[in-house]
Amino acid sequence: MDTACLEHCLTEAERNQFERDGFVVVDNALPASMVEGLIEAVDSVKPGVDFIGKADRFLELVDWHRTLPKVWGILGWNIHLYHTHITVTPPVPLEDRPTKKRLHWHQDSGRVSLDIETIPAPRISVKVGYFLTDVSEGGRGNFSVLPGSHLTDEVEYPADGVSNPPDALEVRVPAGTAVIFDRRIWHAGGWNFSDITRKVLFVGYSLRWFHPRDEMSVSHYIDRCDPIQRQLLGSKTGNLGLTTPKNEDVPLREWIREHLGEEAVADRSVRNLT
Ligand SMILES: O=C(O)CCC(=O)C(=O)O
Repeated sequence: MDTACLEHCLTEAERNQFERDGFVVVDNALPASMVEGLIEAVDSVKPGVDFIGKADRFLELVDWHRTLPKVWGILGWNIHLYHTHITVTPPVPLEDRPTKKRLHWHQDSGRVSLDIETIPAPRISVKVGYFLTDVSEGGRGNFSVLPGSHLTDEVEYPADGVSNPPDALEVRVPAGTAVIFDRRIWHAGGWNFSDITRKVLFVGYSLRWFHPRDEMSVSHYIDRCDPIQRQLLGSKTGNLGLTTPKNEDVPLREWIREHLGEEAVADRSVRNLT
């Protein structure tokens, strides 16, 4: 794996922000040339889920050096991809605009929060959203969040039945920015009232014992992947992630240990993290 990762580890400020707000913005996550290539790839496939195996250009997102270190800083080393999706949001036709009101607020893997008895339910996964088009102004279909809502597991909606919660925040960022968000944060894609089609790639990582939501159609990549990419794409020698895995199942653990030391791979209970 690219040692450039070491320059992009989660900072204390980012950790505090993520814990408090449920998301963190990563400026300049992708260089302009990569954004261009990814747009070409997006335009060559059908938008939807499980995109990672659909074009070679997508493979480098799996262990992208500007975001993966932040993901492992949040979830630890026992991770894999569980869900990817391309979202293309064309402009809403003028005549439909008056009907577009409250957004589709939701948590990811919402069943987890409904099935598990603690409040808040556990994090278990995060998603990285890569914005390929400019969403630095509002009304462009912006990814929207209710900051801090990952800690409450519920949302209070205005009584009028149509408006959004008053603390709803549109994430306004230029192309090439990424956002990393906790699956529990209430979020939604906005209405696109601009004339720019919005294009976003969402890459979801979860703990390895969480069942992937996608088919994970990536077997054609495996021979050319390095061991960490294989871990992230779900390769296993039998260990399903529920017990302490062997080194060959989690090369990411050894890589982090070698480059960042024993403390960086300590279990959450030992690190005493929230
Ligand atoms: O399209 C968006 O900005 C929202 C994405 C979303 O709802 C999701 O990833 O679950």
